[in-house]
Amino acid sequence: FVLESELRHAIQHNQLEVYYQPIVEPHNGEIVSNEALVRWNHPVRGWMSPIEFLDVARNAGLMQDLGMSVLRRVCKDRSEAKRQGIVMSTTAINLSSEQVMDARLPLRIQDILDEYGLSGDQLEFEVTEDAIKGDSKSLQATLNELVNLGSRLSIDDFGTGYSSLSRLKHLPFSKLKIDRSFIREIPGDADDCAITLSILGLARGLGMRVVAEGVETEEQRQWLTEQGCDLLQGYLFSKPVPIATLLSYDDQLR
Ligand code: G
Ligand code: G
Ligand code: MN
Ligand code: NA
Repeated sequence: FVLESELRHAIQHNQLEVYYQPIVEPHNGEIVSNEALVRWNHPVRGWMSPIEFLDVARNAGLMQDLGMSVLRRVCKDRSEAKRQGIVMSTTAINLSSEQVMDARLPLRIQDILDEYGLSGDQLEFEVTEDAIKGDSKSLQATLNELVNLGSRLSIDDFGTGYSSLSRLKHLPFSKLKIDRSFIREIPGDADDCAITLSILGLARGLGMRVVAEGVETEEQRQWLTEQGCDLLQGYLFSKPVPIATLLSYDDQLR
């Protein structure tokens, strides 16, 4: 209960921070985008991982407020980078199922973008496979409105959930992110290689790009590159880093 009220306070006072993890081009390691990952520097407990506080937020009905707070932080970071003349790569923000179930989400996002003078094409949104399960016209409309803001959408943790493939083709996703559990044992595990190849084939058939998550070794990078995986993310390239570090990476690209 104490943690819950502290979290509510942190959200209200914009004390949640965001780390950014680069997403790179397989052939040359160039950064093409980054993923925003929320962090909480708790006054007593120190840096907390989302695994430790997303459940608290969920049980307290705080997921929407937390999501908006992350979006604000990302917009603030981007507008400061812009002021410094740094072109920041596109940022992918994770949306919770609570957020995508809210039909007002696109309007809320538009309001915050307007407030910071940013456009939707500077952002992407990641939605987990589980958040889009079940059939809902309203979910489809919400996702379409996000695309109309100019933002691309990715399916996160793909392969771990239960989204029906027939539904996938009706939803406006442009990327699939292969869950890192399938990447971990590549290229040694024949089953994981087969699963990854079938996801690559599926995505190609649907005209979607594929991101492999959790790439930690040169062997994984090489195999995924040879199989035509479009983008890579993982500790091999960089762990999630504070904004200043990300900007120093991005600045080198100019
Ligand atoms: O580094 P990592 O510990 O950041 O993230 C752990 C989990 O928390 C991941 O599943 C990630 O998708 C999720 N997560 C991180 N940041 C956010 C966020 O801003 N919103 C939501 N809904 N989930 C997030
Ligand atoms: O569920 P989502 O894909 O949004 O989660 C991102 C999570 O994956 C974050 O907790 C991030 O810190 C973690 N992560 C990113 N790269 C790697 C990696 O190479 N190895 C492992 N084990 N975790 C990673
Ligand atoms: Mn993600
Ligand atoms: Na993921």
